[in-house]
Amino acid sequence: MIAVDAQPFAFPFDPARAALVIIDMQRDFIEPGGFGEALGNDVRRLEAIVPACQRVLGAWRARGGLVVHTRESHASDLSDCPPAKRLRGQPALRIGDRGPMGRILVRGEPGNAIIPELAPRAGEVVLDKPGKGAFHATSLDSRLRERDIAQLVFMGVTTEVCVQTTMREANDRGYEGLLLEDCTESYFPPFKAATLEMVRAQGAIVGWTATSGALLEALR
Ligand code: TIU
Repeated sequence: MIAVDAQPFAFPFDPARAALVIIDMQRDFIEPGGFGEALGNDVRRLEAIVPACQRVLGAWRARGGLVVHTRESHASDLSDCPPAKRLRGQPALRIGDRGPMGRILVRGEPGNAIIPELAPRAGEVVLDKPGKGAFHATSLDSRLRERDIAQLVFMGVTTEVCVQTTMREANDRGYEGLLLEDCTESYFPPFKAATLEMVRAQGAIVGWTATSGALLEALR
């Protein structure tokens, strides 16, 4: 067990039983012309976390640890997209509509690809998820349990939507979660700050937060 300098107290890190979970670092959310922009957001502010994510991914790969990449995505016939999700609000483009990067949030379309800087490698888990949480309607839990994974280190976007939802789902399933503060971002800075606070409040009620530097130090 290695102690990672974290909040609200040191994270008791067991690298042999930990997976790195990278949430939805796909073009839809990071680049103009995708789902994030269709919802009215300034997507450019998300790309600032990419170098820190690359450093952590590189170190994790060097140790041979399990890497899970998720993509928020739907089948081309939208059979796994509830109408309540597709029809809500007044986005410029809805899920399934054709945009500059192909059909919005549809599996296999250019916009659904993970950004090249963090592209998955052979042997890593790539998980398509129809919900905000990565455990809903996916095989994630069984895939982690068959590898005896007990701890999840989280990076990705957006902090208060898919990252927080997944972290809460993981917490309820008995995993210990560590969210890397400089490897996650939101379209709304106050929402990111609030999420970090609520994750670690009440004695790590949902989990821990730490900088990528603190994790890299522990991995050395
Ligand atoms: N809109 C927003 O902030 N996020 C999402 O819709 N999905 C994810 O967080 N991946």
